Amino acid sequence: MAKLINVSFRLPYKLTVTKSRLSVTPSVGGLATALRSYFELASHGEFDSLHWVGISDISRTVFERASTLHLVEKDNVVMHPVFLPTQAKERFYDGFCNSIIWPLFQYFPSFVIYKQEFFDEYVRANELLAAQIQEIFEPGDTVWVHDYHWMLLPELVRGRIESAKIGFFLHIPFPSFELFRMLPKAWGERIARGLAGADVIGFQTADFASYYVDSLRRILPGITFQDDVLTVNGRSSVVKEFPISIDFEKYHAIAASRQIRSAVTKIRHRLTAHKLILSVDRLDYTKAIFSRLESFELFLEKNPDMREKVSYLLLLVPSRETILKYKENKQNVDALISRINGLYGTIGWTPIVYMYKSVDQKRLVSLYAAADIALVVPARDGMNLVAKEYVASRPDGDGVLILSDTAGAAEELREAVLVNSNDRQEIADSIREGLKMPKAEQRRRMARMQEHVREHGVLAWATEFLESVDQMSGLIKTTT
Ligand code: GDG
Repeated sequence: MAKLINVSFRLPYKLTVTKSRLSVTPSVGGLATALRSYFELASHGEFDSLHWVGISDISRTVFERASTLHLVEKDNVVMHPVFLPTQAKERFYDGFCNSIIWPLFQYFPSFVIYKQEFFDEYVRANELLAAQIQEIFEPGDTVWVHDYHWMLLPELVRGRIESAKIGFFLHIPFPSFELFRMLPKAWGERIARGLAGADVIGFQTADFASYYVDSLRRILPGITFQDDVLTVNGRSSVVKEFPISIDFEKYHAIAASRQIRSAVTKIRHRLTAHKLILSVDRLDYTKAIFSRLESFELFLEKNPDMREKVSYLLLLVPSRETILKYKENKQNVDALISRINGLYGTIGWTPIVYMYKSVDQKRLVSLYAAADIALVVPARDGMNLVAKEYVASRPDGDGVLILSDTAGAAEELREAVLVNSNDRQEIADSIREGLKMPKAEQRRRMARMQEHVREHGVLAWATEFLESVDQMSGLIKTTT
């Protein structure tokens, strides 16, 4: 009975307790969305069951009051919540993960807060998870570790279970060595070696994979790398790109349904302006919302003929609100929206329609399907699934995607209007270009992008990754 043991910071379902009853609801986010689609489509692939290890949203005491079991099962996913005391969670998650790795790996080095206690807690949390995985692991199981929260885990699990099949996938960028070397040496070494414990180390793009190999080469002597195979101290791993994707058919079908088509008509009716620009992001400084708003302001300033003819719908999902840089970012974004609306708004027209909340998936698809332009211009992004979801949600074949060339998705969606997220003039010009783009040109570009996302969906992503782990671990066993 082989299990797939997935490991990520969050469990795929949110645990809450109300009136001593445990309730379990799907969580929003790139990874949970992608993997749930994989398991729906593949009906568990090669595995007999899917287990998931992640940090619990609620404390051990609250959980144990509501449940007599140590695990929770929902939709055939067996979840193993791991409990971290509040201070440990703050130092590990808000601290090391989101105030060191997140800003550094996405080229915001001045936002990093270097604290030894953050790293110490990161090591402890990774060790705790390694122990939890060992408890549930049985021979033949595969461990798939996700993201920057658990970069020490592959080596730690390997140390406990030599023969385990281990895959690691990094959802965010891996930076060039110039950035990576800013980490204190001992931390950088631990992370670089930690990842190398996996049979397969996957990145969103070939560049990120090469930056990792380059960093490792400069840190550890005697490594070799050829044809995607890295060898460290006689142990080999595959290092390559596995660009994550979405369930194309699902978005396409929802967007084509009668319910969504009538929702689109209503949205268009409600907006007095003729054209709709849409952005959907977690409110995160890496998504460059502030400079995007400045670009929109520049567009309004330079194009008086377009005022009252276009609305910008900005859907921002609350994120990491306890971290200072996120609070500051929100204040700045709120202030700029109100300044632009105050300056350009009229009785019948609000230039920026601002929503600070999460909406359900059907609502989200209706927004994608209604938008003339999707403005997806993060400063950095490992991939950016919103760009792919917009493409999938256009059964009519219309719509213009404006995309940063620094998002991983830009490597694949070459027919988007590609821009530099720091170039406000270029973004303002591309908004105008997008609004004026002839339908035939929109459809030509959209058809190419749809073909790509349809052929490279989330099922193919997960299948290729897991097959690669299987092959690599088989190879190691037969060569030793
Ligand atoms: C990380 C990397 C990488 C957003 N608002 C709502 C909503 N969402 C969903 C979107 C999309 C997901 O959240 C966001 O995914 P992104 O890829 O855009 O960004 P991150 O959260 O930063 O994800 C990123 C990703 O991991 C996967 O590897 O692409 O680069 O940073 O799926 O649809 N979903 C619903 N309501 C909302 O209001 N239902």
